[in-house]
Amino acid sequence: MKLLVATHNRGKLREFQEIFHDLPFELLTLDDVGIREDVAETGATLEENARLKANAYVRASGLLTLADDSGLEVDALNGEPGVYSKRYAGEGKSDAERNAHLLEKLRNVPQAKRTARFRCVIAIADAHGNVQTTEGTCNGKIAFESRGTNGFGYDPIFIVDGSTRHLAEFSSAEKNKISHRGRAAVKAREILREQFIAQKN
Ligand code: ITT
Repeated sequence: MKLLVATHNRGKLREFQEIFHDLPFELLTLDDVGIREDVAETGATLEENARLKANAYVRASGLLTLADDSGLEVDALNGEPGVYSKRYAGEGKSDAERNAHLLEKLRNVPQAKRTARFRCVIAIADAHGNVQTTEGTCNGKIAFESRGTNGFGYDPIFIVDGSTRHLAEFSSAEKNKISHRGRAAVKAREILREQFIAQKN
């Protein structure tokens, strides 16, 4: 059985490949199936955008498709950047530029008020047009400087609750255990197992 992991983000793709490596699916990427189109993320919520992506790519591929929409919510910025996490600081900026922009915005915000969370919604769409979603959250605080080289996106400036380490200092296996995507993926794995793995006998 084939599962299309529909993301253009290499960091996410690596995490999904690791999280689902033991499922009896052949994991395919958008490159593997020759899909280059980008889906406009016009939804107002992570769930809407995850559904938009999963629906568009299942239609383009005809394959069982998993997509996620994720983002960082910072309390001192009233939940920004949220659904705009990728475009924060402007189109075409690098992760390092986005991180610098966020640190600058929070320059005068004291430690106690730097609370934040990553959220992830995963959508699984099948060829019959059914879509199911799961969610995961990872709580923490925005640091005063970048640290660590693992992961991607805002990981270098995110201090995980209950730890003094930045998320980019976690190994990928450690991150997958506690991250928003890892948590949403555990629930997605159950859906895949229960509904889409052909039963033997
Ligand atoms: P696809 O839509 O192709 O999957 P994307 O990068 O556009 O990839 P999103 O629209 O979901 O993905 O944007 C999420 C952004 O939020 C992402 O680009 C990162 O900047 C940030 N982000 C999401 N998950 C993250 C994580 O685990 N660690 C750090 N930053 C993350």
